[in-house]
Amino acid sequence: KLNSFRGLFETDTKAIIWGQQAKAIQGMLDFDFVCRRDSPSVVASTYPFTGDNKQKFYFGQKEILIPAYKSMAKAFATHPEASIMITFASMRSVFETVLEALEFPQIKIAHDRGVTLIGPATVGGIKPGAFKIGNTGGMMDNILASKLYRPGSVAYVSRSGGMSNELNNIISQNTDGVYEGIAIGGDRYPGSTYTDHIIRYQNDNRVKMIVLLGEVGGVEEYKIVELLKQKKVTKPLVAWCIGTCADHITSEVQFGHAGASANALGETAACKNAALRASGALVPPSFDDLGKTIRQVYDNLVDQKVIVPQPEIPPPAVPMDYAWARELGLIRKPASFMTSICDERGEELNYAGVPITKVLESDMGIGGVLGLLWFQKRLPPHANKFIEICLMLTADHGPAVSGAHNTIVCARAGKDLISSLTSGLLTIGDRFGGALDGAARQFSEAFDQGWSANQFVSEMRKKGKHIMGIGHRVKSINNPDKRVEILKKFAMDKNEFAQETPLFEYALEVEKITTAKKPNLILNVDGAIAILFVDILRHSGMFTKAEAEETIEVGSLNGLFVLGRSIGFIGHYLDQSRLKQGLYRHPWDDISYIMPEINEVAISFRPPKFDCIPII
Ligand code: Q5B
Repeated sequence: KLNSFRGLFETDTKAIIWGQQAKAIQGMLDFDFVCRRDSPSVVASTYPFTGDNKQKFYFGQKEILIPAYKSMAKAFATHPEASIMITFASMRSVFETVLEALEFPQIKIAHDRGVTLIGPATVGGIKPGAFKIGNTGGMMDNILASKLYRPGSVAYVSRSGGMSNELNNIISQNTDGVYEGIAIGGDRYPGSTYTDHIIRYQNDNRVKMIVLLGEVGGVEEYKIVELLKQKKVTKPLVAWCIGTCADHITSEVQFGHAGASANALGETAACKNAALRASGALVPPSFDDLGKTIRQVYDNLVDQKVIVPQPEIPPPAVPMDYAWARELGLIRKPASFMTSICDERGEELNYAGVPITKVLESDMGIGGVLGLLWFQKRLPPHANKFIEICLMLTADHGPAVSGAHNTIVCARAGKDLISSLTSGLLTIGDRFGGALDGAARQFSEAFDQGWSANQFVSEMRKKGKHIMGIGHRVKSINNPDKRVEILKKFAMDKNEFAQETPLFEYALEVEKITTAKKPNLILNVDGAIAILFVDILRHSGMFTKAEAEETIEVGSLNGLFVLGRSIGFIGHYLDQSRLKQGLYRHPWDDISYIMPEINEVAISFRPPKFDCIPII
């Protein structure tokens, strides 16, 4: 009876999905929506390698949560309404997965249990307007083009999932559309056969004609021949076995499917087509004519009023996936943030447009990488070398300096590497290690204004400001800082530092004046690095004037000290951990306690005056 017959898939069929297949599930839900289903066809998923959780999907415009269960038993127990399991299990795990699923009586699967098993090696099947297995039918544009959002009158069975897409297309072009289509899969021994599905179609009054797309190899098609002869299949059956070209190839041919090779004459596509034709199937002269034959059969059924074409109702619009719409170039969206130094999206990571393999091949070293990522420039070799020297020279200056001290105290308080490192880094500033940007600014300004070194020192004194990059706690002209000496030597050797260094020469003049005042007012390590870097910015030919100014303005030079000294701070953290140093407590005898006298406090205390009586 038309209305009481329940097929394998109906508009209220519910499925559980085995595996982490978010894309396939979303595809099914989009199909449900375009078919105007009341509720989604997927009720849960199950996957033994993740914990119970809920996953977000769209049903039309609405966001919904679909539960995912670690245990299949729990999934079936919680969702007794699910009669289908779609498994995406791999070849290794599919056997146990299916056997486990067969234990649940709610599943419709395999002869002796009255259950239908489609596959294993298949994309599945589709019932327009009702249910779609996983990725069957392709993307939404394909589903819409083949009108799979509403049922037609033609049911088909094929082996191949790819060819079933072609059938969807051919049938939609030549008839009122697909009623149901199943790809049984390319296995030599598929879980369900052409016969299983053709019998179902024969028994379903909503199917008016059947299409069988067989193929070379196996003898399954002969069972249909028998059914036709025995009049067990009485509906018009259009059939074609693909692979007829195999007869024209002299060597043995194995097509893509495991079962697609003829082991005997009877297994050839040509023999099977002949047998089908002889038993009453409508077999076209070639695959190219399949659509024509289908149309003829359909037109006859319409003429006989067996099929009454229904008015076409356009499907609801399914919102397009953002990523897909973007890929198709249909939408644009202002980006939330921009980047101009590194792109990791392609096949190869690139730094400022230079692929990482080129970075290594060109031997630019860490100095070159820093040039690319900090300044988007391929710096000249002397600049790369200069940066590397800076990083080596600033890597550490012992445990007594502020940053290392903080790192050590933090490590000894039991904190982790990152906390200890950042604790050290936070001390970097104008006084300690962070005078590079200030030095770059002060010296450049003075130089650009045409001030003599003397004038610069006295102007700064008048302002009551320290000259950044000048002065050291322990180093002096009598105890020179070897690091600064190395930098000076490197900069003065024009074979090494192949460019002009006017600001550096100016800084040496300033140093002469400051050290004449006090021997520790030397050009310190921060100052030497900063001044030479300004010379690189201005005279290496790599930066425009505006770029050079901007580089100083945004405070990039302190980064050199931060980066270099991080090496040492990490070393101190590891060292303290290795030495298993306990919590640090500063000794009392190293703290001068200067407490106010108690009566001083009493005298200085003035009780507040109240204009009115306070309410207490
Ligand atoms: N006076 C560095 O000061 C220090 C003067 C100055 C004019 C100056 C001081 C300073 C500028 C900032 C700077 C980076 C605080 C230093 C570094 C990394 C490190 C550290 C390490 C590493 C030292 C005594 C008299 C006073 C001052 C005058 C001092 N500096 N005048 N311009 N720049 N420099 N920081 O010794 O007449 O007596 O009142 O702030 O470049 O951090 O190894 O330790 O690798 O880890 O404490 O190398 O120079 O001297 O402040 O008591 O001043 O000298 O006006 O004159 P001191 P103060 P007066 S490198």
